[in-house]
Amino acid sequence: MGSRIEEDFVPALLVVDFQEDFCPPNGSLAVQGGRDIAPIVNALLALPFALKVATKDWHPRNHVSFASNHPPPDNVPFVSNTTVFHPDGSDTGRHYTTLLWPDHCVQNTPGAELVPEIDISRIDAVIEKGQDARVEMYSAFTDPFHLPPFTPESTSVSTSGLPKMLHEKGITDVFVVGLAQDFCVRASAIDAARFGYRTFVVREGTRAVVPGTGWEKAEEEMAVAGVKIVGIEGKEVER
Ligand code: VGL
Ligand code: ZN
Repeated sequence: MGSRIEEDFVPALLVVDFQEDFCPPNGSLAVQGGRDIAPIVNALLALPFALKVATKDWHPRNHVSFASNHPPPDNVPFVSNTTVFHPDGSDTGRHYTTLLWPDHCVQNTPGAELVPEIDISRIDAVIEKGQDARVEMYSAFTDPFHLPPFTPESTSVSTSGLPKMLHEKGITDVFVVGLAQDFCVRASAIDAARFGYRTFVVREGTRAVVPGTGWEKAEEEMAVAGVKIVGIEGKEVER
């Protein structure tokens, strides 16, 4: 018998970017089958998690990840990459390349709304991320430069309020679902594990932008980071 005492298990549910633009039929960056996760998300929302947080990708129109903000020919959505340099400009050695997308989840547009299928009454907090036009922010915790220092106390626009929220609630375990498995779910789950949480991705509660190879590569990367991939029954999935 496992003798896990209650204080050792304070679970949070993180519903990542379950927004119109990531869902068929009209989303500008629709993930195949994206809307189909709704029953799983709602079943989880009905459980007694200590904290239930939804995130929203929430970009200004001039966001660096929009292909439309880059000159041709290297501005093909889903194909072209752009190099993002550290915004302080002082150390050009710090940079990363990131894929370009169709315009999506523009602040205060219908595409940025959470889908109506989600049982919003059970969500304790909504976190808006990707608001800094200069950097990509797949993770619900922090941007890729970890601006500012990667701590729960950070308050910069690029670092979300999520680390602080989890810390204050005494969360021990983070369960992640939402869209997309190979981008924001992956990055958020890996960061949750980095922050020291036992982290689980519920397989049926997510879908990938690139269903075959993207999905598998993301599972691999998450597993390496210590994230457990579980089925809705709670059993770890054989990989
Ligand atoms: C996402 C691509 C661009 C995601 C966000 O939520 O997975 N993907 N922005
Ligand atoms: Zn985005």
